[in-house]
Amino acid sequence: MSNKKIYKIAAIPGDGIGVDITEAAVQALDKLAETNGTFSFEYTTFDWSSSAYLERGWYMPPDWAEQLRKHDAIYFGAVGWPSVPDHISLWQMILPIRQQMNQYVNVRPTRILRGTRAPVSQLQEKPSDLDWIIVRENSEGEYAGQGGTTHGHGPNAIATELAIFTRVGIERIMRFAFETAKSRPRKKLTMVTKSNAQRHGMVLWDTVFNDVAKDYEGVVEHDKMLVDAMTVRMVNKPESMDTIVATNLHADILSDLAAALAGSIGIAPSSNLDPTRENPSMFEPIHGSAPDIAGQGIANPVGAFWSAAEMVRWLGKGDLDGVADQFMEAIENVMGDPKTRTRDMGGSASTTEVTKAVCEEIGR
Ligand code: GGG
Repeated sequence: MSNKKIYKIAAIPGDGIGVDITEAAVQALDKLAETNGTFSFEYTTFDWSSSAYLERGWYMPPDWAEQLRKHDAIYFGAVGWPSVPDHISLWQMILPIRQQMNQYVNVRPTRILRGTRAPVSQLQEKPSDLDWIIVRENSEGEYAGQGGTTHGHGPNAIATELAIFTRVGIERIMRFAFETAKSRPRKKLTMVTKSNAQRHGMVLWDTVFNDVAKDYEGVVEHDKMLVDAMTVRMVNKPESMDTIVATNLHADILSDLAAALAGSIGIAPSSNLDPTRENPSMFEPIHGSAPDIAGQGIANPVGAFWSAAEMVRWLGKGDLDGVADQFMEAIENVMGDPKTRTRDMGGSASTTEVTKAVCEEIGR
């Protein structure tokens, strides 16, 4: 009998290019497992997508949480399609998963992959200046889903959108961010808010940050930024930062900027983590479903591969770090060759060609 560890993965390709890049990630994961020989993946694919919603009127069935909890991890492609308003697709799928699976941390690393060229000149001279981990609060804040509309839909319409910040929610993300910063060579944490204008929740962020920082004095260098000034610093002084912690909305925006500075939104990964491990964590590239290029076979699968590598790291609990590093090495070797880059990275390769090259590199 084989002693192979089998990891059960719930695969949700979703919409648009989510389908292509999930298929690419599965191929690469299988190649990694085959090459390594000590583990394999068993996938259950869920057709929870906008096209399914248009046919049957729902994204996920009533027992969705129970179904997902039968798995060790969730691999997610992308969600969103022009014929369904985005707030419906997000609130019927990705956001309930993050919230109810207790995935209160969203880790979004960004760096310039070896051999690739950043669009900004100072980063072309010293690409290692951009090496960040953005820690996004993933369960509350501006994505709390609270608010309402009144006074009709005409000129008198009123809408409220309530952001919710709890001390418990802030403290747990701060501790995660400080621990992440502590584990990194630069040992720096930058905390982002807009507490000059938003005088309640953001001030609580400042207060909790100051409190938690006391436990890391002399261990992690730390500072605070307002989100508007942060965008400028990310472009002009990338080397001055390492780990960044911000609210659900701010970190979502900053991580798109980070990915663009690193070369393309197509390369950036994300891990939605339940640090208690009581629920499966979810791994997805940060990009969306890109309806403009869907079905053309040209989507960049690198963000999907990187997310899959982070899934392997998480599943292995320290035992598969070498395997995840091998996966990243294969991705970077392939990215180093302009012939195996997709259009967004200045090449002309298809999703399939990049995937084949990464699989060959894994098998080398
Ligand atoms: N693969 C990620 C995805 O589909 N993102 C769509 C999106 O807009 N997500 C919102 C968010 O991450 O806050």
